[in-house]
Amino acid sequence: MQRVFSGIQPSGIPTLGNYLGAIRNWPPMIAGHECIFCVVDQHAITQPFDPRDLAAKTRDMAAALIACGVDPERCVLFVQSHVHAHTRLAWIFNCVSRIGWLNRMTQFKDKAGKDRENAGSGLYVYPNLMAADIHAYHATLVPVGDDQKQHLELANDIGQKFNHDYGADFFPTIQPMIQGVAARVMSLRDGTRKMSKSDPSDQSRINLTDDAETIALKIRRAKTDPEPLPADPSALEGRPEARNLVGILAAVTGREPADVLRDHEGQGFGTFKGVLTDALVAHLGPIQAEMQRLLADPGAVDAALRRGAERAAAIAEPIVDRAEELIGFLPRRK
Ligand code: AQP
Repeated sequence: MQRVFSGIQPSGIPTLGNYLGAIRNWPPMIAGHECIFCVVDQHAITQPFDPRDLAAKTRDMAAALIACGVDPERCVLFVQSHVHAHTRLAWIFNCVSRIGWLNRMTQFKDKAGKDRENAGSGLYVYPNLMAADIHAYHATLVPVGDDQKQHLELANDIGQKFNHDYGADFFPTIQPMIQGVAARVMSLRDGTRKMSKSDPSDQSRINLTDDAETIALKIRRAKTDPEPLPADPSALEGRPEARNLVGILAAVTGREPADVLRDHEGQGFGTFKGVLTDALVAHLGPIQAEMQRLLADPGAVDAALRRGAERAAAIAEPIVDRAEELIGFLPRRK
């Protein structure tokens, strides 16, 4: 059985982008794979954050995942900082990975912005920690959004260089699983930027916890263009905002963009936005209700995460012990 690993940062409420690009692909994998899912709080501190609410955001993210069908009894669900194997291996990877490789990472450039000299060094080596998250479990399948493809290629480069440098066929090749329509959901305010939890504008995203009224308002205000909807998806080329909204409707209704366009060909965005709002409200309503139910008992969520961390450590610790042994560290235990 192949081992799957994926993580999500508790850097805010999960967005529709996180959900369509990643989270909703996780539950269907549980049946056929050994799944390890992680709330990556150590990644979340690579960007500005508030220590007063990090713990609550971590728990909220876990509750959101469980509400989306990530059942902690059927997979390993835990918090990254609770399993020390991640940072032990990340340090080794900081030494294996090349500065030239990190310099090519577009996410660092996007997130550091213009003031690169002032960015935290954790943000720069973030992809090394991400490689460690996956390789600490010898995971081979990683369901992520399209935006993370470059980081996975780097994780493979790091694994291969480690194998080469230390003469062992130790870290397996990772395959990204980037799924279908809406693998990259774009901002509602700018169709060329990805929808992000940490975008300063709340209007740029749909949060999984947004109520019907908020969703309606955000969709009504979403940027569009004056042209009617075409019949053919290829005609959406050069119309990033239109393409994004069509992709979202297709994803939440389980159809292809071509089918969505068949229903809405020739329409302006007024009618289309009403249909999209109804589809989003119908899709997210049950998830929100389940999240509220779970968060009414925070102790139970925390206990599930602690059990998950014990199971995760039982897999990762021996793998990282062996990596340290290959490097030549004096073994910690016999
Ligand atoms: N807009 C998106 N479209 C499709 N997939 C997306 N993902 C994120 N945004 C989109 C996928 O969500 C998973 C978890 O992402 P993350 O929390 O680890 O960090 P991120 O990719 O940096 O996501 P955000 O929401 O933009 O977070 P912030 O704002 O904190 O940086 C990943 O699988 C990602 O592909």
